[in-house]
Amino acid sequence: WEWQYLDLMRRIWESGDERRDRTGVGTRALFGATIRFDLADGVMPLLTTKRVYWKTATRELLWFLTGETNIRPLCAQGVEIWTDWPLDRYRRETGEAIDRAAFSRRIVEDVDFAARWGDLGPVYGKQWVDWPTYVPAGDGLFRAGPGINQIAQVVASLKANPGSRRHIVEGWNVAELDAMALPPCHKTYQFHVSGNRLSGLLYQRSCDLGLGFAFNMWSLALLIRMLAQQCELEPGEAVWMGGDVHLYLNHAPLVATQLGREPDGEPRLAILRRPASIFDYRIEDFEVTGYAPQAHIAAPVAV
Ligand code: THF
Repeated sequence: WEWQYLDLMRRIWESGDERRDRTGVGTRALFGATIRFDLADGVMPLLTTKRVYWKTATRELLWFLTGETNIRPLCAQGVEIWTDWPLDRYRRETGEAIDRAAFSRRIVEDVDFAARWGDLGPVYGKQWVDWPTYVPAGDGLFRAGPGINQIAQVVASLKANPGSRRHIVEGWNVAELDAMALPPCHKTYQFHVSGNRLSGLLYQRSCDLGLGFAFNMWSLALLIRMLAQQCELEPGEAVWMGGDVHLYLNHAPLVATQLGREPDGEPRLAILRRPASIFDYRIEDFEVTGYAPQAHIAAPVAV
């Protein structure tokens, strides 16, 4: 499968449309791509042509499932993949030239500081487990109703009505996009049961192929594995669909290095315990075997 990724990378780098993007870094992009992966036998879509920090990606997914949108619990675990957005806002609004490590330390140590500066707005976690609703309060006014837990609903619908075509988790809450630090990239998940196999499809509107993809593909597969375990199904396929799939121009060294490597091995994931619900997984529950990747390739993230 990893060749699908490397071929897509080569195609974009060699013939992608070069354009200025929101971040000002510049990208080469292609519109519309699909990557498929068969999850049978515990095998996972974990890139072997560079080391991918799957525990970091797993901690991020578990953080989404808590409904949290503040980076504080991530920073407390040494996960800094979301720190740059709050940091950028802090620097802009205060003019203070704080470095990332100091900012992250302050987020962890100072609750009030974290509340003021660490929140990303109503991003993934909020929409996944607490999508806001509104109920009429008379006089044409509305008040907040109970939030919708889309994840709990999908678990319930997979169990009660596996053949449904409506097993969907949606992050794109149109009314709240402006309040988000970043509108969702991995915006729509759909699940599908065929026989006793659970497949999942992710539609990602925008994909940083050099950096984010490895995380997004891992998380899609992991979510399928967790849902399958909870619903007593076997893992089926992970289908990834990208809209604007791009390589940042400052990822040239990563592209050159990675395209010079060949995939090797079939990493597997074991889930060591069956937690009581989809919301009760812990990082210790996951064990990856057969993962001997080539060296990590550092690349800057465009904010
Ligand atoms: N913005 C951009 N430009 N790229 C993205 O991949 C991205 N995301 C999330 C939101 N906006 C994005 C943030 N997720 C890394 C990984 C995932 C991220 C952001 C950054 C990253 O830097 N990964 C490094 C090392 C990570 C580490 O040190 O632990 C890597 O090499 O994988 C995509 O959803």
